Amino acid sequence: MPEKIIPKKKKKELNFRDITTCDATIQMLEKAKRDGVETAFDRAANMKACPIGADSACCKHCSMGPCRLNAKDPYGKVGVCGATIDTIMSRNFARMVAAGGAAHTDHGMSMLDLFRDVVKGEITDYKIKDPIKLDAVAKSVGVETEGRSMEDIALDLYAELEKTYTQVDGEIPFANRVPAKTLEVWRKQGIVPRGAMREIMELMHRSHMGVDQHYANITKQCSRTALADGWGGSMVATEISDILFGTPSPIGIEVNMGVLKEDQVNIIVHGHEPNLFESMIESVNTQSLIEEAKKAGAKGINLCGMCCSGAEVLVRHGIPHAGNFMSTEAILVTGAVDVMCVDVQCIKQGLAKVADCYGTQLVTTNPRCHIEGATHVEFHEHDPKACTDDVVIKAITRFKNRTAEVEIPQIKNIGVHGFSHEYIKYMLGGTFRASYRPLNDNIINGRIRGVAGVVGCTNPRVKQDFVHVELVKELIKNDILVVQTGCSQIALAKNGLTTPEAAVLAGPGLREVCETVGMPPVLGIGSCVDNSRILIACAEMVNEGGLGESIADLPVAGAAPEWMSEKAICIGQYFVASGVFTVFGVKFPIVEETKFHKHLFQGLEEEGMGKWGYTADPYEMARMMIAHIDKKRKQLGIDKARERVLMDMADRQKLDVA
Ligand code: BF8
Ligand code: SF4
Repeated sequence: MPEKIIPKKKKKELNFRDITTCDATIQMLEKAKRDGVETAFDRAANMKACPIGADSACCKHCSMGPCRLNAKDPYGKVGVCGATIDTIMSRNFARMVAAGGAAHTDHGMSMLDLFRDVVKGEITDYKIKDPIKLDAVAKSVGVETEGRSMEDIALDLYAELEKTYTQVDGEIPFANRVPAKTLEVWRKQGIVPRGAMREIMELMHRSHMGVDQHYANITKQCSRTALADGWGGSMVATEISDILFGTPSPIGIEVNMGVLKEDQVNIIVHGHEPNLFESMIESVNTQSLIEEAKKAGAKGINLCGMCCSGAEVLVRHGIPHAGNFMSTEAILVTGAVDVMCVDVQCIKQGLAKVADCYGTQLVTTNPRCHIEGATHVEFHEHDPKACTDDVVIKAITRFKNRTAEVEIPQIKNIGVHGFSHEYIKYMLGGTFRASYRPLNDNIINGRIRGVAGVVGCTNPRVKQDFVHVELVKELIKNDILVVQTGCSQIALAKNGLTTPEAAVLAGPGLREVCETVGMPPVLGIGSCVDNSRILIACAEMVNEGGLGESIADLPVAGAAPEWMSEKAICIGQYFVASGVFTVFGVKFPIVEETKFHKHLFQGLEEEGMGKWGYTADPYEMARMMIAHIDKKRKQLGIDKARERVLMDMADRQKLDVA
C-alpha cells in the first residue's frame, strides 16, 4: 500500500521587527534564519496558545477530568466534581503562586544554607563581605549585636531567619518590617505567613481536588503564600546575598550583545544563584587560567551575565550584561559564546539545541536543573572552583576549536544600576541624614507624582522590550519615578534610560529632582528576588511619615508588562496583598466578569489591600497606574501641591526663556 504523504504544515514566516525592538536580537534572528536555526520566537508563532488554558478555564486536578469550561459562558457548566469556574481558576492561580513562591524560597533557602556553612567555617571560599549590613539585618530582627563577635551575631541571625522557611506557627521574622496598619489588615485576614514551607504545603493541599472550593478562601492562602515569598524567602535571599557578596551601589555598566568579544574566550552565566557567579568571577581572574586562554590564542576571558544572576552581579561587581530572557537563544547564534553556564529558573530547554548548532557548550551546574543534551558539571559550595574552573577550561577548549562563523552585533549601551534601598536613602538624604525624607517631601510637594515598580520578564507573545520601554517612558514623562528589577531593567538599560542623562525624558518635576541628585529617572535595583527591596522602600516611605499609614495609602503602583513565569504571578500577588495596585500585561489567566475576577481586581482593595489590573497596551497601562497614583494623592490631600509646583515651574521656565 502506498504510504500516505501528509504535507508538512508550512511554518509561519516572521517579520523580526514585529516581534522585538532589540536590534541585536533582530540581527541574530536574521542569522538564525539563514542558518536554519529555530528559537522560541519561531515556536511561539507556530504554537497557538491554548485558548482554554489562556483563560484558566480548564482543570486537570483529577482523573474524572480533565474538565473544560466555556469562557464565553462561564457559569453554564461545572466540572465533573461540580467545581465552578471560580474554583477552577482560583485553584490554577494558587498552583502558579505555589510554584513561583517555591522557586524563590528554595533559592533563598540555598543562600541561607550557604550563609550558615560560611559562618560555621565549613565553607571557606566565601566570606561575609558586608558586616555593616549583617549588623543592620541582625538588629532588625531583634538579634543582640552590642559587644558580640561577628560569628555569634551571624549564627543567631541564621537561627532567626531559618524560621522564614521552617516555622510552623507564628509570624515570619520580617513581618516586623511591615508597616503597622498593613500588618493589621493581614492579621484581620489571617494571612500573615508562618513559614514558607508550611504555606506552600497548605496551598498545594487546598488546591487539591475536593478541598478548598471557595475562591475567596483560596485567594487568602494565595496571599499568605505569596507574602511568605516577598517578605520572607525573597527578602532573606536579598539580605543574605548582600551580607555575603556586598550591598550594591550605583555603577555604570555595558549592556547588550556588543559586550561579547570576538578575540576573547566568552562565558555567559545565566540563571539566578549569585554563589555560582561569584565563583565564576574568581575563576576567570585566576592567573593560570588567563594564561591558558592566552596560550589558546585569546586576548583574555570575558565574563558576561544574562537574566537575573546577570542583574545581580551587574549591580554588585559591574559585570557586563548581555541581554534578557528573550535574547538567551539569540546570543548563541553569534557563534561567539564559548560556554553558557546555567543554574536554575528561566533556562529554556531550547538553548540545548541552539548551543549544539553553534558548537557552544551548554553547562548545567545545579542538581535541580539538568537538561538533556547539556553537559552537567555539578556546583558544590564546599569546593566551588572545582566546577567553575572546569567551566573555564571547557570554554578555552571551545575557543581553540571554534568552527562556527562569528558575528557579534556591535550594539551596546551604558546603564547605571545598583540602587539598593540603602543607597536610595543615602543618595537622597546624603551621608549625614540618610533617610527617605527627601523622597517623601518631593512626593508631597508634587515634584515627584509617585513611584512605580516596573519589573518582570520578556515574552515571545508580545514584542520584546517594547511594552516595558513605552510604559516606562510614559511614566517618567508624567513625573513618576520608576524602580526596576529583572529582565525589565535590562530592556530599559538597552534603550539608554537608566543613565542620569535620561532625565531629559522626564517631566519637569522629576527632571529637577534627578538633576539635583544626579540620578537616572529609572533606578535598576537587581534581580527578581530583589523585588523585596521595593517592599522595604515602600515600608520606609510609610514609616518616614506624611504619605499615609499603610502601603495601600502610598501613591505607588507596580507592573509586569511582559510577564511569563509563575514567579511573576507570585510577585504580583505579594505586591497586591501588600497594598500595591499591580498591572500585568500579555494575558491574565482569568475569565473576566467572574466572581474570582472581581475579587482579584476589586474585592481585595476593599479589604484594605491592593488590587490587580490588566491590559496589554503600554499606554493604557501607564494611564491606569497614573490614575491610581492620582487617586492616592487625592486621598492623602496632596493633589493641590502638585498643581502649585507645576505652576511655579512653568513661571520659572518662562523667566528662563525671557
Ligand atoms: O526571575 S524577569 S524571565 S530571569 S522570571 Fe525569568 Fe522573568 Fe527574567 Fe529572573 Ni524574573
Ligand atoms: Fe474536573 Fe473536578 Fe477533577 Fe478538576 S477536580 S478535573 S474540575 S472533576
